[in-house]
Amino acid sequence: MVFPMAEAAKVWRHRTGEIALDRTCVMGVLNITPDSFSDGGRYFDTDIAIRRGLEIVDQGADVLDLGGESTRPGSDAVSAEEEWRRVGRVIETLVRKVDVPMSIDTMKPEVAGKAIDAGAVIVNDVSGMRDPTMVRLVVSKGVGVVVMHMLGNPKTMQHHPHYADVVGEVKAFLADRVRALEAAKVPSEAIAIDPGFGFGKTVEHNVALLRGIGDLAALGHPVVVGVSRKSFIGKLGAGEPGMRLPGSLAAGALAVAHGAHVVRAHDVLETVRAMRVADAVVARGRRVP
Ligand code: HH2
Repeated sequence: MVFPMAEAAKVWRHRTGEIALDRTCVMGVLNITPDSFSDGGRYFDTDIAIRRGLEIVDQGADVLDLGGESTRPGSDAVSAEEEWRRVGRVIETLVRKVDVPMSIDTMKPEVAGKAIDAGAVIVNDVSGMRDPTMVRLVVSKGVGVVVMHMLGNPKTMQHHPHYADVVGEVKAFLADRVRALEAAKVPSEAIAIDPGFGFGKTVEHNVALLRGIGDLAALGHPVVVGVSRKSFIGKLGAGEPGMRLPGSLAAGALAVAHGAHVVRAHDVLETVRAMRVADAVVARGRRVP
């Protein structure tokens, strides 16, 4: 497939404003789940989750990404009611206390709709917005979106993933989803793309995608990377999720060097500091502090 070379993304639009991409945007992860792969159960209590959200913002997150369902390999789906029960009060409370944009990490239009009504301005859908109801929702609400590539579903995605050309196939998928969203009238500047590290990928696939970020950025949309604490970082030498911070920072900085704009991270303070160093090197018209 031939892709026209687009102009580099400069902003990411969402429901109430836009995020300038002249420096790396750090998306802080807040998982309100009992079973997330690296922090499951830590912020499952509503009040603890709210405190953690405030802390992440204090640490310099540019976006707060809230999720109520784990999508780790092998995970079981939860109902929309349960997912909303986990995230609802946290979003409703944080929206009154913080002034960074909030994104809702969900594959379910029901949950996304309620989260938007409560104040979320971005929908982060790891299933790549393949559900037409989700597309109609994001169009009608005028939110920003993250479309991510995943092979199959969380239950099965790590069962012998195979690609002839992982970068080419992921890029073709993302380009196709972007075209579908634009055809449905999602503004081009509202669409961020994400290759989905660890979602149906071996270590070699993840490394190839890191090297290929420039190819994805050539589509002209903000590129989001979620490398934080992922198992490929562990397999490359850093062990259990709690030991993966240095590897996560290295992968995040390299992704930025290859053209990524948004880094999704659990360890926000450390990631912000590391990205300021990456930004100073990768000036690319960016504002360097
Ligand atoms: N990774 C996870 C969840 N959401 N969203 C985007 N856009 N990109 C990612 O790489 C991504 C994501 C998985 O990480 P985490 O939320 O920490 O784990 P879990 O799914 O187990 O809650």
